[in-house]
Amino acid sequence: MTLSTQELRQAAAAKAVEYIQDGMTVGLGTGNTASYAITAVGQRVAQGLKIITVATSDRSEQMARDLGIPLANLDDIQQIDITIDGADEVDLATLHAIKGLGGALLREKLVACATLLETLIIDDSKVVQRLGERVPVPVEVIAFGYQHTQRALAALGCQPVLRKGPDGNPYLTDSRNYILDCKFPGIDDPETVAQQIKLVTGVVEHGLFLGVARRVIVARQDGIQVVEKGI
Ligand code: A5P
Repeated sequence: MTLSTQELRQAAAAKAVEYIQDGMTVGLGTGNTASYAITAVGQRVAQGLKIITVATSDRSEQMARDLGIPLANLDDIQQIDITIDGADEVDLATLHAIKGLGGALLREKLVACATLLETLIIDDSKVVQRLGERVPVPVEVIAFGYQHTQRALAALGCQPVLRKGPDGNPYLTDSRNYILDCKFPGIDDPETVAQQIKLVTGVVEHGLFLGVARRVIVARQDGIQVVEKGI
């Protein structure tokens, strides 16, 4: 029997939620895969699990609220024990990732930086040998003068495209910024590219998550693979 992509994502999420224990502070990711984890967390909370969570987007916060999951603001928390989030690409050799196709990269990175054990959950279609192979790097930018920022990013060797919403207007992040989706031909040196993007005036944050994930859970047709770094 072949599992669907949704079943694979659900399996990765279920495995990640097994690591949550009473008393933990838990970061809730954003996107389709992360939403399976939030649902599973909600089920465990309903069964008596005692945790506090921090959401990485308005969407995930609303979902947690609907499921009765206790929420706190990031600034109310010193450190998050574990965050469970999705990703768009992961290099399993380094656990470097690209995130943000779902539009929540800034809050996701802020929560990840406050997290001891950032855990990414993916189906195996998102495993790459080289970052940038499949997807663009989403870059959150200030709306003011964004075309200047776009030109500066293009000079780094990518093709930045303004993300639009379903209504055809520029997509607005939870922080009211724009996103430029920057397609690179493939990224050989992600650290340098990340530094170069960050130095462009107008850039708020980018979707290269380098050295952030400590655990990646990959759901494959033949089972779950858990890859850990520095645990
Ligand atoms: C949200 O902005 C993203 O970083 C998501 O975590 C990522 O895009 C994966 O989302 P899906 O699980 O929906 O593919």
